[in-house]
Amino acid sequence: MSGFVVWFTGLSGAGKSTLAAMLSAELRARGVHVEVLDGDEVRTHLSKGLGFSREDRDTNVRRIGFVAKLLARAGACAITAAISPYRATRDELRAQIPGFVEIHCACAIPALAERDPKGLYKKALAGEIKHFTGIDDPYEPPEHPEVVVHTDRESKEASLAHILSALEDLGHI
Ligand code: GGZ
Repeated sequence: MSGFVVWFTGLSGAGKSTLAAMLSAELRARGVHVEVLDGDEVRTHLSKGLGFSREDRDTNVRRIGFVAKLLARAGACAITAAISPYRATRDELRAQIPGFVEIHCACAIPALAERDPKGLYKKALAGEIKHFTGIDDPYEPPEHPEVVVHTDRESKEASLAHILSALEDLGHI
């Protein structure tokens, strides 16, 4: 099997990291060599010091794409989980990376603001965090993702099953 990249995109709290972890566990159990590049973790290492301006977000996303591409070239499955809010930047990576599979974690803002485990939406809505994606900073959903999971209306298990079936249909697993 050749390598591929599973690129999760979506708002903060939409379930990217959770599904990335579930998918990586399932693929490992099937003998696939998997590496996860999680947004939070990347920002403490590879992208330390970057902020949330458009330029910094794009730099972050391109760095993740660069590493994911190398991993896929070496035969692994690279799973990424960053908001990656800009369509053009994601499409640029799609054009550069063979086996790029885009998964949109779609979730309505009221549901995110309701869950809000870190209290970030509350702060953003109160104006205490500026340029928060989906509140006062843009999120451009993909127009033709390989998969859309609606995390406000389906279970995590259903979303995972949907993703696995798409990867099977695409011939990646
Ligand atoms: C969006 C922010 C912001 C702003 C801090 N906007 O739920 P989290 O906390 O753990 O995930 C969010 C994370 C976003 O980092 P990414 O690297 O995924 O973003 S991007 O792809 O746009 O580069 C959130 C937290 O950082 N966070 N400030 N202003 N999310």
